[in-house]
Amino acid sequence: MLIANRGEIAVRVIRACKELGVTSVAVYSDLDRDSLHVRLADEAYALGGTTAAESYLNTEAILDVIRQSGAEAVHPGYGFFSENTDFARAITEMGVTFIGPPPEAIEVMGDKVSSRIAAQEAGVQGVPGTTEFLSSGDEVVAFGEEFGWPVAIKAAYGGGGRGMRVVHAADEAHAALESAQSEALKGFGRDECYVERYLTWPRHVEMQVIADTHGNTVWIGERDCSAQRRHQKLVEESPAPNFPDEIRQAMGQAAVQVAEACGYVNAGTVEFLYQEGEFYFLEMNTRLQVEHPVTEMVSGIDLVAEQLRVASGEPLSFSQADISLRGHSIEVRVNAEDPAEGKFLPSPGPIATLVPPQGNGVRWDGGYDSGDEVSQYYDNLIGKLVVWAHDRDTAIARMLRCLDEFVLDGPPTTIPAAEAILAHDDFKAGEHSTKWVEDTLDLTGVRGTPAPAGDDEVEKVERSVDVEVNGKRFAVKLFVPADQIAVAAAGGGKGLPKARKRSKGTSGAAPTAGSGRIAVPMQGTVVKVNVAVGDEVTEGQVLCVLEAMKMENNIAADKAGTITEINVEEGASVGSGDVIIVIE
Ligand code: MV4
Repeated sequence: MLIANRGEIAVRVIRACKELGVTSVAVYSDLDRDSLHVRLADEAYALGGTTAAESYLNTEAILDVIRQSGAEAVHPGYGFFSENTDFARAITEMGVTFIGPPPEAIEVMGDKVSSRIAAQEAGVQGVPGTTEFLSSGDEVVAFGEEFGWPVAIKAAYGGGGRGMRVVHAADEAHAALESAQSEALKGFGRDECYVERYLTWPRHVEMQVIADTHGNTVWIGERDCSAQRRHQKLVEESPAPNFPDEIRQAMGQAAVQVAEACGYVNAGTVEFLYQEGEFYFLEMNTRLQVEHPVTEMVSGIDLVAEQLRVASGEPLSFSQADISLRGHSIEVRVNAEDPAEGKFLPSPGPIATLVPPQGNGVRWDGGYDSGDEVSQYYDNLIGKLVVWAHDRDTAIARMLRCLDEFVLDGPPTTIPAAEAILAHDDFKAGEHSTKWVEDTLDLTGVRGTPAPAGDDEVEKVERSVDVEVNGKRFAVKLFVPADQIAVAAAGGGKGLPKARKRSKGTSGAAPTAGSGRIAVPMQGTVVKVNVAVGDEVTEGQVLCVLEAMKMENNIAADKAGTITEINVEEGASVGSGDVIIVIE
């Protein structure tokens, strides 16, 4: 099977192939020659090119690889060719199986108006509105007067919220329609618009379905994807919180009806808006979605394996009655984006170290390892962190634990934004709507850059110290960061510490051992000065005591001689490298 994709979803599908004994064929752009999906696949072929258009969207190059490799099926993942009927038809004509729905189903669901009509014919309501195209602002006014304000003007052939205008009162209607039409024309080449009631605090709840070619269509539970920003989902979960089971059953039934009405086969997702106990059809996504793992975690079903089964003509391996949904699953998308101050700026770059969290109920679907690079040319999703637990509170606590454990030395990521979301009382209460992240969540002070791991990388050096505790003497071993004992070592005469692994800026060169210029090894407070100017001292004699890191540290003479200078008094705070005493 050829995987016409890259990153984490290609890795996900390649892993399923391995488990099923199917030979996997990866394709790659010039930038992805050494990427994780290429390393994991059984075979890999170059597409050439750098940008998506030159590589993963290059139909001819992919058709060539299909011929060369002898691939019998193509999994498109999401994005790229996943909803492209020309591509699906082209490979089908070659006798190659497209792992996805029939092109006719993709087409019906491809625009908002035909999908809305299809849903309506299947007995599933969208948000109350019109299916006729608007010809003037007066029709918007009439609709608002009849059904109430606000209303939404939507571009029939739009997507992702583009071409949508919210109208709060009659006097805004004409300008809003013109602006929606012009944005739609620019973005999609067509300006047809229609009007709906605007829901002011809906939740985005979507239903997973899968169908085989034997007439079986089942639903596998919902996902709540309300935590999103500018139509980019940040956190997804299953089941939806505060979602009564009778609504779930009705929504599942509605999703199956929509899928059956368009002759659907394979995995798909029916999206709904949910507000005040009512749900409304929004659209259908005719592909495997990014957030499919939360459904897998609560159902125990391998959606990719089932996609391959039904694409090869076999029946689903389970019936609706076999499906039981257990526990709670949450997914966090880890993107190379800097969420600082709520801006979510793309931040591609090399990943020095990536160590995902581990432990009970934890799954990491990644597209990169340590040493890989996130390119500016493709989606910047690094991977998806998914947890499962018996209940939602435990799943939230587990996800917060995992986010805290995540080691990522590389570009800034969305992890701190996810932490802010999961730790928020509104999220914990499950009361967040699709507008909550943008309107309510405060990301002030959130930084995409994790604390530099550098501090942990300073090599530790073993030192032996004698201490007295309540009068009893103990010989204690200390494992001290090498850079903090430079001068103590000189004073103690036990040899110089090894160099640090990572060089850090220092404020001037430290005095050399035996120079008689006594510098403090670390920031602290001088609690005792044992000597005065003019005193004769011997090498190793304790000159003063520095309190630092909650410990008293003796500062010793590094040579015998006479004290000529004392630059501190008791109680003074000193910084690392400060020369406090001079011996001549
Ligand atoms: C709406 C809506 C409220 N009322 N329609 C945005 C993109 C799209 N495909 C549909 N969208 C919406 N349609 C009515 N009548 C609110 C949204 C919406 C939204 C929907 C799903 C997920 C996230 C969203 C974020 C903002 C607005």
